[in-house]
Amino acid sequence: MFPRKGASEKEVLKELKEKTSSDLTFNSGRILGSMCTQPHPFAVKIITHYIDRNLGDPGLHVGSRKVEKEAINMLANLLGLERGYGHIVSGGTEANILAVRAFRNLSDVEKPELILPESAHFSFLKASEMLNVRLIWAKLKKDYSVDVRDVENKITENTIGIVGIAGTTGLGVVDDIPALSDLALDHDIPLHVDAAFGGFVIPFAKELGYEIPDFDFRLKGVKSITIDPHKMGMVPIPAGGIIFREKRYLEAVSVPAPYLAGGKVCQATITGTRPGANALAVWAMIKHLGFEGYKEVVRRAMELSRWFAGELKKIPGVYLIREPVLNIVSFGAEELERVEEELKGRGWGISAHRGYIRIVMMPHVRRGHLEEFLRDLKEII
Ligand code: 0PR
Repeated sequence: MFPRKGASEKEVLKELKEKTSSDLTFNSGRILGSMCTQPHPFAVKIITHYIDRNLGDPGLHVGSRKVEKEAINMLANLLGLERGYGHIVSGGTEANILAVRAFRNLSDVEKPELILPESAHFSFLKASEMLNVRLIWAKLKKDYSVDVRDVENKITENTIGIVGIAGTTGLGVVDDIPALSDLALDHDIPLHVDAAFGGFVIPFAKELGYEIPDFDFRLKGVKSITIDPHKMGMVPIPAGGIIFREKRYLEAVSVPAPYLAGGKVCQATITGTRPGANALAVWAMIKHLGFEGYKEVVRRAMELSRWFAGELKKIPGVYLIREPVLNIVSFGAEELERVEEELKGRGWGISAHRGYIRIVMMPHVRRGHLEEFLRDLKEII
């Protein structure tokens, strides 16, 4: 019911505290299966300070728009491009939708088809439905990366694009993007890389010496990349990222918004009014941590994953789905449903709906939490 009379802030806060008391929090260390994390305090500071900025009307917030462009260029830079075109958006879903939309709008086919790995995130189902693009699923190999030969076999004159994944949602697998890029170039089809998760991991992990395939704009077939600062970038939700190699992709999804303060403004994002503060926080976090700072975050997360995978292997009846590539470790067990329910009953934030339990070593996850989790898991098994 919409209250007729207002209550005091104190009363409202009290009620809200009670109502959210059943929420799990990141800093409790109980959330082990999420790709989100406790936002970095500096990013929170930025958001609080710039909460009123609206990038939907960049003519009003000219400075913020410039900062967003700088953030996009820094992300593009991380991904091997000197200059990129894109936006800080609401998340990986919007970023993926924008990429499919650009590919479709630039193609000239009646029945557009998109080829994507069976491991692709469900955001592509939304893109398919909204954009009327048929999804053509490519098989996975035994290592859970996409079978590039199957992708090739599925190319037709209706293909508007190919998707490769750099850090799959379930297992953190990185597809053979170099091979997909070659294929895309051979057939003159654009390749989109969904690095929503991996974008803030792979560049740093590679420098740390982990062997991970190339996945970014250094490969010429790659025309767009999704990279989400609200995952491993530690920026508060919502902060996704879409970067295009060339301006024409962004133009292909832009609509005129002529009455806005900026004059001849175009809008490419799905959202109209959208938070400027989050884009500023992306910029600020990159400036604050720098490559070296993010590398340390990734070093911890990668080391923790290798250690955790080793510990899981010692538990009889537990098996890894595959060796971890990034900072995601997924495992199966007999009676998985019972194991899941009992772990949840003990307050762990995990899920096993894919037929395995996924643990994501986000920055809020500490070795102590995992040791406690392992003790519980052993008892339950
Ligand atoms: N692409 C990939 C590879 C993803 O893993 C995800 C999200 C997306 C795109 C979509 O991103 P947005 O959710 O930002 O639109 N993957 C996470 C997942 O499904 C989303 C998530 C995050 C789910 C935190 C639960 C959670 O607690 O696991």
